[in-house]
Amino acid sequence: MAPLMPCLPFCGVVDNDTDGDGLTDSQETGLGLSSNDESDVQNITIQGTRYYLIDTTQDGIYDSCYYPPSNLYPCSYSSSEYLIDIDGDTEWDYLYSPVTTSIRPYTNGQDNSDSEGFPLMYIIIIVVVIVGVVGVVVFLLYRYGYIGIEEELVYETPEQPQQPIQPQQPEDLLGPEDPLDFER
Ligand SMILES: [Ca+2]
Ligand SMILES: [Ca+2]
Ligand SMILES: [Ca+2]
Repeated sequence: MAPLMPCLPFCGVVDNDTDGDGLTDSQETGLGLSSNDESDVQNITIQGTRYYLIDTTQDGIYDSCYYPPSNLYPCSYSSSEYLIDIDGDTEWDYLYSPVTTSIRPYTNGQDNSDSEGFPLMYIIIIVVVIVGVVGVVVFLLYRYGYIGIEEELVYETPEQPQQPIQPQQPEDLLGPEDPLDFER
């Protein structure tokens, strides 16, 4: 009789991913998926986290978003794209396109009642930033003397220099010369 081989941990319970779609056979069984059909699971990565779109009804359209081990989030197919709610708050968060396999945030107004207020908030922020920047620039220009408050120029009429008073010559005090003096 051959000796019994010691069974390693998890011996005989290896959970294979038979169809290679990213979920193990036991996971697929638990979700009502086929472990022999890779088309019923599509893995997607949102903000670095791996999620799985799953087709539990086998109709070719994913009906839920699965986040292991036990979270199932709503998923809805609309206009060739999937709307995904990854936090279960009943508001769509992302759009996934199976054609381009791209994922982008869902910002269509219908998803978040607050979204209509975002543009006005952005405008206010932009205006405040612009005003702040202009204010700082003006302050710096003023601070370093590139601009300044223009002083009122006063043009004063220069005073006319006073004519110096010429001292009177002694001859002037004698009066007109008498022409007869030469004859004397
Ligand atoms: Ca699988
Ligand atoms: Ca499968
Ligand atoms: Ca959500």
